[in-house]
Amino acid sequence: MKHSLKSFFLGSLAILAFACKTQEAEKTAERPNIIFIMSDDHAYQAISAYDNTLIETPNIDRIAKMGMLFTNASVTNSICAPSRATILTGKHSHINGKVDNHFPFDTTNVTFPQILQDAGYQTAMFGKLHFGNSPKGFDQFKILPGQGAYYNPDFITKNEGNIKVEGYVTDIITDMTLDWLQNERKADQPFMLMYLHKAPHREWLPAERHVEEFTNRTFKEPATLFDDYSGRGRAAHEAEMNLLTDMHWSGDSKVYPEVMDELGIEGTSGWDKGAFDREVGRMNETQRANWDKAYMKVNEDFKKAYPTMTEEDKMKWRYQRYMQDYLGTIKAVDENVGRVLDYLEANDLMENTIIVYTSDQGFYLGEHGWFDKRFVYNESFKTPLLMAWPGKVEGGTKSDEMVQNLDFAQTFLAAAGIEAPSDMQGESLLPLLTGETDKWTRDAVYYHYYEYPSVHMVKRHYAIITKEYKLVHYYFDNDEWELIDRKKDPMELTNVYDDPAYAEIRADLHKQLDDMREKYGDSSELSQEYIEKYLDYIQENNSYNGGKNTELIDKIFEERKK
Ligand code: SGN
Ligand code: CA
Repeated sequence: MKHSLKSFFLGSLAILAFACKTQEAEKTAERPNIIFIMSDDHAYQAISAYDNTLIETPNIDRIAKMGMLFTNASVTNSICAPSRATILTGKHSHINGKVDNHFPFDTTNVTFPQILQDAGYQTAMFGKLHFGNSPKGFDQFKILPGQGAYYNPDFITKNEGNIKVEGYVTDIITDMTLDWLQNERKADQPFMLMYLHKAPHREWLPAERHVEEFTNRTFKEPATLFDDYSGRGRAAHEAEMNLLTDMHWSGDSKVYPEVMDELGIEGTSGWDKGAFDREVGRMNETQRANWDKAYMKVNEDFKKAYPTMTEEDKMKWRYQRYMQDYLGTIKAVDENVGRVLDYLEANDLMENTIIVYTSDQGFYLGEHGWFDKRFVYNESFKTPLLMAWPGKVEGGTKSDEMVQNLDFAQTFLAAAGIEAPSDMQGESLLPLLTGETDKWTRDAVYYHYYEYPSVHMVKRHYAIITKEYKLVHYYFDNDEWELIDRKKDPMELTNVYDDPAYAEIRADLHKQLDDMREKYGDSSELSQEYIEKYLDYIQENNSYNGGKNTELIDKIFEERKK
């Protein structure tokens, strides 16, 4: 009797366990896989799903064909590591603490990968993180140290220590990703995979197989290449992101150091030539030989042309050189995204997988005469966003709602059926993705950029952005407001803050901005302790160009001593 009771009891337990397991399996089957593809500094102007003037990106476009293209996606702070911190935490920079690129990410933050891992997801990350420490919540990772290198890059790995891999970074990150999908992915767990490219980050070194094709191309100039910044305040005038005056001749435009010497070109900063060696100097002999075949010709042609070039010619030349290399790196990204999508298709992994393609921010491709990012002006405030989820999201659809990188964490948690922590500050994109647009209520977003003084010298500013207007406050070593009429002035050339015609709109936006800052808990009063630490860092590391702003920088440091 005793015995049979026991076996009855054990039997019931087994049935219960089986039932739970089946439920678990069903739940697992329902929970989608997530593949988060992000490139570094990939402008939406360089994705043909948005605009094919500059380049065709057929593979990235496949994601939009399968799903939704967001035409008004933006970031909360247009700079690398802070954007990544916002993505992982679902919180604005002032809450997660990662306000600039310089100090390590605070790993006591709770991130969505940690939550997914706890809930039974298998998690992996390959490529660029840029946090100054390793990511938490990942079963596997292989990440680039800091910015990483294009050729023969080093990686920090979870299980193999630090390794150096021969080859081209975009191919290698993809090889690692495919290897994980093929050999480490567990069939009985949903997965969340972060596949994070270094390209097309400065200094824009294309793969050997693309250098010839791209150094021979010519690209259409943007309308504002020769912007003189009249109509805007000090911030636009004082920024150091101009193609002609702030880009490295050698490191960026690939004028060989010896050619610079021969032509008597001084260089835009102390580390102009050093920047060239840092990247090109990593190549092995074969890589360098293939590279030289294309770039020797560029240098020969430049030597002939330079003596008679006007300033305007130089600007045009630098724009072409910039686009050839920047877009050349994107060609490899697109090919490699294609490899991953092909793998998913061939292995029946498309059906229940959310695929995201985005960038950590947008980028200037010569608009306003600029490269780099940081400003709340469109090209760097906005970011590409393409999202597919076959079976759930209708293919070839578009959304012009104001979504942000702040929203990813809650979107992924919602898709996995997990309630997001109440202190996350974004909104799930699921209603937009599944056509329940009436559930979406946001009509304005908040922005705050901090990294100043620093390289490119873009002043600290915060802003409210609606579909029609931007109200911006530059507040650190100046006190200037900018109001942009986005509909009437899509190129953002004129500040109408003091135009009486906008008095009412201005007052209304001020009110909205105050409310928004209260809602998100941002007073923008950075602690004296932080400012001190920041300025010490900048001063010790010489972390600014200081070109035309040398006096201004000296003044900022001088005033601290008082
Ligand atoms: C480097 C680049 C800058 C760039 C920052 C931040 N200079 O300092 O042009 O703005 O990174 O980029 S480089 O000559 O070293 O490439 S970010 O994407 O990491 O935010
Ligand atoms: Ca970036």
